[in-house]
Amino acid sequence: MEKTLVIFKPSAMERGYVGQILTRFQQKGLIIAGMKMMQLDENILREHYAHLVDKSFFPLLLSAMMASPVIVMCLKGKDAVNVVRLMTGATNGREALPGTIRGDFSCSNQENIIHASSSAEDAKAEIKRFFSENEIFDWMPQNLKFTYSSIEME
Ligand code: IDP
Ligand code: MG
Repeated sequence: MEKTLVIFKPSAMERGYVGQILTRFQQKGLIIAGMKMMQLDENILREHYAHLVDKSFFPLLLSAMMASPVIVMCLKGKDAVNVVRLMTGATNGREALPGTIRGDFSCSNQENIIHASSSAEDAKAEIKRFFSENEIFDWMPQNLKFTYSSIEME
Protein backbone atom coordinates (compact mmCIF):
# COMPACT_ATOMS: atom_id res chain seq x y z
CA MET A 1 0.00 0.00 0.00
CA GLU A 2 1.09 3.54 -0.71
CA LYS A 3 2.41 5.86 1.99
CA THR A 4 2.20 9.65 2.15
CA LEU A 5 3.42 12.38 4.49
CA VAL A 6 1.22 14.88 6.30
CA ILE A 7 2.43 17.75 8.48
CA PHE A 8 0.06 19.44 10.90
CA LYS A 9 1.42 22.96 10.44
CA PRO A 10 1.60 25.58 13.22
CA SER A 11 -1.75 26.93 11.94
CA ALA A 12 -3.38 23.59 12.90
CA MET A 13 -1.45 23.33 16.18
CA GLU A 14 -2.19 26.89 17.32
CA ARG A 15 -5.85 26.77 16.32
CA GLY A 16 -6.45 23.38 17.91
CA TYR A 17 -7.57 21.42 14.85
CA VAL A 18 -5.28 18.37 15.10
CA GLY A 19 -8.00 16.11 16.51
CA GLN A 20 -10.66 17.06 13.99
CA ILE A 21 -8.31 16.61 11.04
CA LEU A 22 -6.91 13.32 12.32
CA THR A 23 -10.51 12.11 12.71
CA ARG A 24 -11.15 12.87 9.03
CA PHE A 25 -8.18 10.75 7.95
CA GLN A 26 -9.23 7.88 10.21
CA GLN A 27 -12.88 7.93 9.16
CA LYS A 28 -11.74 7.83 5.52
CA GLY A 29 -9.93 4.57 6.28
CA LEU A 30 -6.32 5.75 6.10
CA ILE A 31 -3.91 3.86 8.35
CA ILE A 32 -1.49 5.68 10.65
CA ALA A 33 1.96 4.24 9.91
CA GLY A 34 3.94 6.83 11.89
CA MET A 35 3.30 9.95 13.96
CA LYS A 36 5.44 12.27 16.08
CA MET A 37 5.83 15.86 17.26
CA MET A 38 8.88 17.90 16.31
CA GLN A 39 10.21 21.44 15.99
CA LEU A 40 11.20 22.18 12.39
CA ASP A 41 14.33 24.20 11.67
CA GLU A 42 15.60 26.17 8.68
CA ASN A 43 17.74 23.28 7.36
CA ILE A 44 14.92 20.78 7.03
CA LEU A 45 12.55 23.43 5.66
CA ARG A 46 15.01 24.54 2.97
CA GLU A 47 15.14 20.93 1.85
CA HIS A 48 11.41 20.31 2.17
CA TYR A 49 10.45 23.52 0.36
CA ALA A 50 13.43 23.55 -2.07
CA HIS A 51 11.03 24.42 -4.92
CA LEU A 52 10.11 27.68 -3.14
CA VAL A 53 13.42 29.05 -1.77
CA ASP A 54 13.61 31.77 -4.44
CA LYS A 55 10.07 33.04 -3.86
CA SER A 56 9.62 36.42 -2.18
CA PHE A 57 7.34 34.85 0.46
CA PHE A 58 9.89 32.20 1.45
CA PRO A 59 11.19 34.01 4.60
CA LEU A 60 7.58 34.37 5.81
CA LEU A 61 6.90 30.70 5.06
CA LEU A 62 10.02 29.71 7.03
CA SER A 63 8.97 31.62 10.14
CA ALA A 64 5.36 30.41 9.83
CA MET A 65 6.53 26.78 9.73
CA MET A 66 8.82 27.29 12.76
CA ALA A 67 6.25 29.25 14.82
CA SER A 68 5.35 26.21 16.96
CA PRO A 69 6.14 22.49 17.04
CA VAL A 70 4.39 20.48 14.35
CA ILE A 71 3.05 16.93 14.16
CA VAL A 72 4.32 14.84 11.28
CA MET A 73 2.39 11.80 10.20
CA CYS A 74 2.83 8.98 7.70
CA LEU A 75 -0.49 7.70 6.38
CA LYS A 76 -0.95 4.46 4.47
CA GLY A 77 -3.69 3.34 2.08
CA LYS A 78 -4.49 2.47 -1.51
CA ASP A 79 -3.55 5.55 -3.63
CA ALA A 80 -2.90 7.37 -0.35
CA VAL A 81 -0.99 10.27 -1.97
CA ASN A 82 -3.89 11.22 -4.22
CA VAL A 83 -6.57 10.50 -1.62
CA VAL A 84 -4.90 12.77 0.95
CA ARG A 85 -4.26 15.55 -1.61
CA LEU A 86 -7.95 15.46 -2.59
CA MET A 87 -8.93 15.68 1.08
CA THR A 88 -6.43 18.55 1.59
CA GLY A 89 -7.71 20.81 -1.21
CA ALA A 90 -6.09 23.67 -3.12
CA THR A 91 -3.07 25.48 -1.65
CA ASN A 92 -4.93 28.74 -1.04
CA GLY A 93 -7.54 28.18 1.66
CA ARG A 94 -9.75 30.82 0.06
CA GLU A 95 -9.88 28.78 -3.15
CA ALA A 96 -9.98 25.31 -1.61
CA LEU A 97 -13.40 23.70 -1.98
CA PRO A 98 -15.68 23.43 1.05
CA GLY A 99 -15.44 19.87 2.36
CA THR A 100 -11.66 19.81 1.97
CA ILE A 101 -9.43 20.37 5.00
CA ARG A 102 -8.08 23.67 3.72
CA GLY A 103 -11.52 24.65 2.43
CA ASP A 104 -13.05 24.11 5.87
CA PHE A 105 -10.25 25.28 8.22
CA SER A 106 -8.26 27.95 6.33
CA CYS A 107 -8.73 31.24 4.55
CA SER A 108 -5.03 31.78 3.76
CA ASN A 109 -2.48 30.91 1.10
CA GLN A 110 0.22 30.45 3.73
CA GLU A 111 -1.56 29.45 6.94
CA ASN A 112 -3.17 26.47 5.26
CA ILE A 113 -3.28 23.94 8.12
CA ILE A 114 -1.52 20.89 6.68
CA HIS A 115 1.15 19.78 4.25
CA ALA A 116 0.44 16.71 2.11
CA SER A 117 2.89 15.05 -0.32
CA SER A 118 2.07 15.89 -3.92
CA SER A 119 3.39 12.78 -5.72
CA ALA A 120 4.45 9.23 -4.90
CA GLU A 121 8.07 10.19 -5.54
CA ASP A 122 7.85 13.22 -3.21
CA ALA A 123 6.14 11.11 -0.57
CA LYS A 124 9.04 8.63 -0.47
CA ALA A 125 11.62 11.40 -0.08
CA GLU A 126 9.52 13.27 2.48
CA ILE A 127 8.90 10.21 4.69
CA LYS A 128 12.68 9.62 4.71
CA ARG A 129 13.27 13.28 5.53
CA PHE A 130 11.04 13.32 8.61
CA PHE A 131 11.13 9.73 9.95
CA SER A 132 13.79 7.18 10.69
CA GLU A 133 13.04 3.62 9.53
CA ASN A 134 12.09 2.33 12.98
CA GLU A 135 9.48 5.08 13.39
CA ILE A 136 7.39 3.71 10.51
CA PHE A 137 5.23 0.72 11.49
CA ASP A 138 4.26 -1.94 9.01
CA TRP A 139 1.04 -2.95 10.78
CA MET A 140 -2.32 -3.52 9.13
CA PRO A 141 -5.65 -3.17 10.97
CA GLN A 142 -7.45 -6.53 11.40
CA ASN A 143 -10.66 -5.18 9.83
CA LEU A 144 -9.12 -4.07 6.52
CA LYS A 145 -11.53 -6.27 4.54
CA PHE A 146 -14.28 -3.87 5.61
CA THR A 147 -12.30 -0.93 4.18
CA TYR A 148 -11.26 -2.44 0.81
CA SER A 149 -12.42 -5.30 -1.39
CA SER A 150 -9.98 -8.22 -1.80
CA ILE A 151 -9.20 -7.08 -5.39
CA GLU A 152 -8.31 -3.58 -4.20
CA MET A 153 -5.84 -4.99 -1.66
CA GLU A 154 -3.86 -7.04 -4.23
P1 IDP B 1 1.04 22.76 -1.45
O1 IDP B 1 1.27 22.89 0.03
O2 IDP B 1 -0.42 22.86 -1.79
O3 IDP B 1 1.71 21.55 -2.05
P2 IDP B 1 3.20 24.39 -2.57
O4 IDP B 1 3.12 25.18 -3.83
O5 IDP B 1 4.06 23.18 -2.55
O6 IDP B 1 1.68 24.05 -2.15
O7 IDP B 1 3.67 25.41 -1.44
C1 IDP B 1 4.08 24.94 -0.17
C2 IDP B 1 3.54 25.87 0.90
O8 IDP B 1 4.09 27.19 0.72
C3 IDP B 1 2.03 26.09 0.85
O9 IDP B 1 1.30 25.04 1.48
C4 IDP B 1 1.88 27.40 1.56
O10 IDP B 1 1.96 27.24 2.99
C5 IDP B 1 3.12 28.16 1.09
N1 IDP B 1 2.81 28.98 -0.09
C6 IDP B 1 2.70 28.57 -1.39
N2 IDP B 1 2.42 29.61 -2.20
C7 IDP B 1 2.33 30.70 -1.41
C8 IDP B 1 2.08 32.08 -1.67
O11 IDP B 1 1.86 32.53 -2.81
N3 IDP B 1 2.09 32.90 -0.57
C9 IDP B 1 2.33 32.47 0.69
N4 IDP B 1 2.59 31.17 0.98
C10 IDP B 1 2.58 30.30 -0.06
MG1 MG C 1 3.72 21.10 -2.34
